[in-house]
Amino acid sequence: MSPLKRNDPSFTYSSGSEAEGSSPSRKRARNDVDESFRGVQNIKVFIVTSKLGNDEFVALEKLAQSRALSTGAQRKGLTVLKLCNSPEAADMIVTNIRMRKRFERTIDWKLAKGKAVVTPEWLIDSVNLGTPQACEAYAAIQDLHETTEENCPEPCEKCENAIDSDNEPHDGPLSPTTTEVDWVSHELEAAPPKCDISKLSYLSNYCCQRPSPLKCPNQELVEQLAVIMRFRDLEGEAMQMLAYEKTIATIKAFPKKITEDTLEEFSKLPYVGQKTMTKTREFLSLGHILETKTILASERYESLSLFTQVFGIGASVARQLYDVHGLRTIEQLHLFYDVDAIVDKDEDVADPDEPPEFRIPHALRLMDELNLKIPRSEVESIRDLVMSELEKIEPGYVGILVGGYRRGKQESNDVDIVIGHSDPSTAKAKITGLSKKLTRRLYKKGVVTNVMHLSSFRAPNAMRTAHWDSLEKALTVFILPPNLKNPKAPRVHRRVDLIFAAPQSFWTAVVGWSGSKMFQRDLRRWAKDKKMLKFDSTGITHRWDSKQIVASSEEDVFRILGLEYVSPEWRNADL
Ligand code: 8GT
Ligand code: MN
Repeated sequence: MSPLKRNDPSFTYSSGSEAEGSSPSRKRARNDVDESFRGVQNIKVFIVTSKLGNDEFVALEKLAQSRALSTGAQRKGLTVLKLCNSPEAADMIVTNIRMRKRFERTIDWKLAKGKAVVTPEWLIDSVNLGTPQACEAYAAIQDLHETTEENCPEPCEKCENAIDSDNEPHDGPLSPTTTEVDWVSHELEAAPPKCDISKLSYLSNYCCQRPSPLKCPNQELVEQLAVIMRFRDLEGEAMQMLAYEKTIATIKAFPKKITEDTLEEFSKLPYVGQKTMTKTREFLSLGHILETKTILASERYESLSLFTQVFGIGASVARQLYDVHGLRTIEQLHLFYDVDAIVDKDEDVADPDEPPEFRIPHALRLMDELNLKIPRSEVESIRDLVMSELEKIEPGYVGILVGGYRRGKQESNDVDIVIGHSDPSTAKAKITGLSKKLTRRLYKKGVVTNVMHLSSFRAPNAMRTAHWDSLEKALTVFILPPNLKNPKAPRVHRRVDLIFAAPQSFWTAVVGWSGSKMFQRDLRRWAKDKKMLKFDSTGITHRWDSKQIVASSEEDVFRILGLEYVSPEWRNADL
């Protein structure tokens, strides 16, 4: 028995996968005591997901969460049980697996020998009985029986009834805010795991439960409907636009070609109403939708969509330029914004340390370049360059390409990279302020030419300006240095978004920024409607107390939300 536990008066639970509540450093001794709460003992528990149904897993986690942190506990001198995200950091491993072979596939055997490996009943009984139970009767794997007993937290005499009841007043958080997140480097390097699409359903009301491929069997219909959607957006009709976005998302996941034979089934899908049916019938008989044809032929649509291709010009500005100023062409916009004079003047007075703000005149001058699609190989070169500069600032930074690239697009409109740091104990400090440091550095190298400040920049799609999350970001204009192997190859300005995430936000940032937009929208909706949780790229939090639940991988984000995992190539719920 561990001598440490003898000093430990009692026992309570806290949720392990949460932002608050775990100790800052993995190096700390097992069962160590938080400085600020002498007399309170931490026991870290890792729950193995294999062989546990999702509901069982959530129930075990909930059970733990119901014993939320409480300073009532401190008064009683309780031990705090913490669910943690990695078996290495755990004192106890809870598993439903009984066979050694299967268990060894999940947890390293040597590691397991240093822990108490118990069945879920240990967790349930310990909570119900108000004290950590002796492990003897709960050893999960026969060959680990002895070591489990040796490593078991000892129940102490004084800790009877020590687990607070739910009625205990919670007068403040018990633990420090630093989070220990498991950084599994292979997760960063390897391709994301594949999902089992037979577990998803195209009938669901939520995109995040449907398998949505990059291109669907009804792609032409989707593209025709997307013209109407875009036109509604340009006219400022947000609700109508959303209605089309939802219908398009449904069609993206419908795996059958829509024909007279499948029309009946199609009509029953979510967000397919009378209007969609009329338009679909038109499409089936004519090969196009009548309204789409009319929109495409209109000068208003042509000008408004052209204007909104300029970064910084949103739909409402485009309408003003068209309606109030009578502008119709890009040449007229150049004159209106006095592009040459303004850009030249800006270049003359540019600060050598600070990348200049990217404003509409700059965007107009670079419009043709920025509208060129970016092939995957260039997306990767941009990532490599960013990572090598980060390495020079300090080793240990990690980066994942997200956005359309991660969903498998062959050509992207921009590059999105989520950046973190691999040392969980210092990552937060290393990420804070990095946006400025890195963009300045890249600017001095001539790689970043401009930045967009969220507060003042009005981007073409309203998403860029809406604050979807509170992550630190650098929205940049980027140009790769000349290619030494091919110095004559044209260099093209690209839009590159760098998103900086501390460990507790890293995987939600990856999922959020991988999109697609509608997929992410429905993750938020699902979390809110079904799980009383709030999801965004910053993290997953309880709606009732804003406590964060930290994900330790992309799959973990889905597990926490009670969803089947969907791999990125099936998250293409948008056009
Ligand atoms: P593309 O760049 O090839 O056009 O395609 P994309 O990579 O899917 O679109 P994106 O406009 O670059 O956005 C990437 C994803 O980031 C979006 O799908 C969206 O789900 C997510 N996202 C956030 N926060 C924000 C934000 O503040 N602005 C934008 N634009 N997207 C955000 O999580
Ligand atoms: Mn993108």
